[in-house]
Amino acid sequence: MIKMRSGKILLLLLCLNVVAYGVIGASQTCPADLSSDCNDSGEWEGEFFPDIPKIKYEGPSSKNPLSFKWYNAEEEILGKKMKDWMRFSVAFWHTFRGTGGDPFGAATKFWPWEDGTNSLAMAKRRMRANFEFINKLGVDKWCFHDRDIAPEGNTLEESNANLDEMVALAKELQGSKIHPLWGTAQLFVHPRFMHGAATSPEVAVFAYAAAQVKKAMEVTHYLGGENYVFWGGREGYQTLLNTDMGRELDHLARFLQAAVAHKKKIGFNGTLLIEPKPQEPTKHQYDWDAATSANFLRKYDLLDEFKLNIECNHATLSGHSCHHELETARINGLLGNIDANTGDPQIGWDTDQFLTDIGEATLVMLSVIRNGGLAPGGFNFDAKLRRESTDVEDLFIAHISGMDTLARGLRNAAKLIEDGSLGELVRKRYQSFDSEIGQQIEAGKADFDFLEKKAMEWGEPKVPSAKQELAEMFFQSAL
Ligand SMILES: [Mn+2]
Repeated sequence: MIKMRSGKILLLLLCLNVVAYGVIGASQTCPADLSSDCNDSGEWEGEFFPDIPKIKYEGPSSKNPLSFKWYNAEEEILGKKMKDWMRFSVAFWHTFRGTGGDPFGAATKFWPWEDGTNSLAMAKRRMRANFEFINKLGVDKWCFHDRDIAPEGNTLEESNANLDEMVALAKELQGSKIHPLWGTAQLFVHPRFMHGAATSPEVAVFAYAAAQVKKAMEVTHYLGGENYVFWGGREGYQTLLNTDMGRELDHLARFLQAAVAHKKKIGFNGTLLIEPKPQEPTKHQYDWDAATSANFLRKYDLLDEFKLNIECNHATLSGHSCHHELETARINGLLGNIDANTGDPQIGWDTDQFLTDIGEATLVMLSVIRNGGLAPGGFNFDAKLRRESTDVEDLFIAHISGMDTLARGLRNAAKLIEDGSLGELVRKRYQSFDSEIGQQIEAGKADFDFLEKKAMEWGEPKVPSAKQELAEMFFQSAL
């Protein structure tokens, strides 16, 4: 793969607009007939990661990059094993379909098992690599997009047959302990989805998307998946001048209602999740943020059927912190899953980096603990290596670092909760509402006439300090 032909480079350049969104579709790897370098090469023999041992917990003093320093799966924190708090999952599309391509440059990653084709044989070899990776990392969950695990065929029937073949292999390789945290349908790479999928003005595209979600939901169910995610990559608009927004949102709701009906029809008990994102690739995406998505679900009477998959990088794109989005989802009873990643404060687009900020991880874990955990959701590493990180071992190091950061966040959040100082500060801030009149207000039993009377009786209120710096001091002391 080092000596690339000019034709191959041109093909990669043509695909760059797709590469930018981090999810790799059928058109990005070179077709089997492009050159003699690109051919089916049958089943892979031997290990994909011969130099990588099974990753073990060695504690904070370890200098071994291929070990956990903070994530100790069986250790109990606040009465629950770390692995049950975290429920880590590997994202197939980033880890096994990410090429390192960006809007300005070609692929940089040429994993030794990749032959440059988008054949079924290649898809199978990649799937074997996925499960060796998962087993060596010591997690038991993975997430997938239908078109990323199986090549798209010339017809929907052919695509479904390819997917069935790949799902049969995945089922075999999963064994009894591994299963998908969630599956999803990739409804944004193919040009048919350029105006959207469920919100496309073309009725045939709406039907095609429905057929794809139906199949993806069925295979997720077959593989023992615990959730199913809807990320509306192109469900939005580029300009309102040519868009009937009300009609598109009605269509999206009809699509999701049909998905709920199909879920029940096939006996799939997994949680359905909407993943908010404000923009990119479209100018405006309908699932803008947690509050917008909650309002959409409320309007269309879908609140009981869906939860939210909060992605930290999407949170920052919408002008919020990840903590804000998690809390917004949590207080609405909608926190279902977390796409564990982070953005870059300067780059400003969806960089999908592994989260390594311990302060942010601590805030994330505070929400998770307050939520009583995420199950049946978990933490999906919707994160990719930087374009310049090109060693196979970097895939492991990135995941280990991401897992250790969140594990450290869990330990810190538990420390904060057990110490109690921060909780006490918050309790004190609201204690006037614990009074008899405060309780009357909270119970909805205080009208304006009554409140006016109290205001005159009490006179000018004494307003206490917010103690923000003290709150920050408590927080910092737990890191
Ligand atoms: Mn992202």
